[in-house]
Amino acid sequence: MNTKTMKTDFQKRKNEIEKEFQELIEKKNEPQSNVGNGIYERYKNPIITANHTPLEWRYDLNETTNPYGMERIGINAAFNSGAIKWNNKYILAVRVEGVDRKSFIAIAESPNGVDNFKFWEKPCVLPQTAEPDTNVYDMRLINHEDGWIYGIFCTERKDPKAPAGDTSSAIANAGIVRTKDLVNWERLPDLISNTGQQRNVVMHPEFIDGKYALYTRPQDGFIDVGNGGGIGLGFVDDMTNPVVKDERIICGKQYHTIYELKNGLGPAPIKTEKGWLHLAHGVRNTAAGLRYTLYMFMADLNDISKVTHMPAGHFMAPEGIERVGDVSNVLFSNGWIEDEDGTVFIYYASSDTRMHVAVSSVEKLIDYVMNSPEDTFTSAGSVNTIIEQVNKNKAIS
Ligand code: M1P
Repeated sequence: MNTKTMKTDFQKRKNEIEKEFQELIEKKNEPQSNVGNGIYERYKNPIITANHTPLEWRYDLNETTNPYGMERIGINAAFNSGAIKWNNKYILAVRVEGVDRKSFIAIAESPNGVDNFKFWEKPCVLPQTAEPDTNVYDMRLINHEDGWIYGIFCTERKDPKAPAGDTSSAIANAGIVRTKDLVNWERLPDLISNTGQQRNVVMHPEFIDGKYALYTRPQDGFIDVGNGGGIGLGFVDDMTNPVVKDERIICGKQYHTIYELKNGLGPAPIKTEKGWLHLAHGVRNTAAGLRYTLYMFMADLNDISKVTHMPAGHFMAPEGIERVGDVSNVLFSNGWIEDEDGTVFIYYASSDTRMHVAVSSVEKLIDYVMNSPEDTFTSAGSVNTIIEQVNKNKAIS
């Protein structure tokens, strides 16, 4: 190939890549056309994928050093995202995973919450503690009443007690950063709790009796929660010395439910006049592997440890393309945004691969949580719940 042809090919390829990227980023999104369940509307297109990451992250755009226009740094997935409305923009703190299996956090913003998500120029630089993180992921963004935006994420490191030759055992804990501008992050010490490992740690947005309240997920092992598990609640006096006290389980695992094996809180709860709305994930085991679905519950306004309402079963489960990905049969959410008019944008990831949005409202979610029947924990109980509804419907016909 002579240099002239190479030159032409490079420019042609660059134009094609840029065109394809621009079309993807600017693609309009719209609600799915099916009737749905009346609780929320899923949107048709994933809102963020690996291909939404900036070309400048992936390509050396210099023809001399990259004459074939090859992707130099591969991105594998873009999923589990924290969310916040900030400066009138819908902001996601996206878990981006490179082909090297390392996750990092990067901010993407949209003008309307459902499409046109664009990543900021560079990924977030999270300062390290004395013990560097090997991998970081699943950041929850919390606009706390103390004036800081907190980012609580999972920090993963190799288990120092793993026997020689065990190159996969890891320890998970909650890493903590805070910021005022989503660009400059102050690293605080990692969470100090009594349990072996922590993941899915979320901060309550208000002080409780002058203390910070943290939702936790104590676990004995990295994947298996073991005797631990359940969504816990504990209190911290000072986030610069984040020692969790009085941690206790407020929403535990339970036999033959969608959260039988483990569960974990999603985003920080939304305050409503009826109570705190919570979104969480529940996990059960199946012959096809673990199945992650989303569920909701409400906690008392005056006692956040008291679950007052919890509909039976899942609120959202993987559907269609959502069921397939790097870790199939998984829905996971760590971000939602309540708009000024009560619209709620539920940001969820499917199968550890891509991000989606479903739209509901505070009013609808309250109705769903307060008026959907609770689990009776037996088949006979479920049949009874259906018969009660049939009888109610008969009475009006
Ligand atoms: O692979 C599914 C999810 O597994 C973990 O969640 P949990 O701690 O509840 O099991 C996390 O690694 C999460 O990122 C991932 O989506």
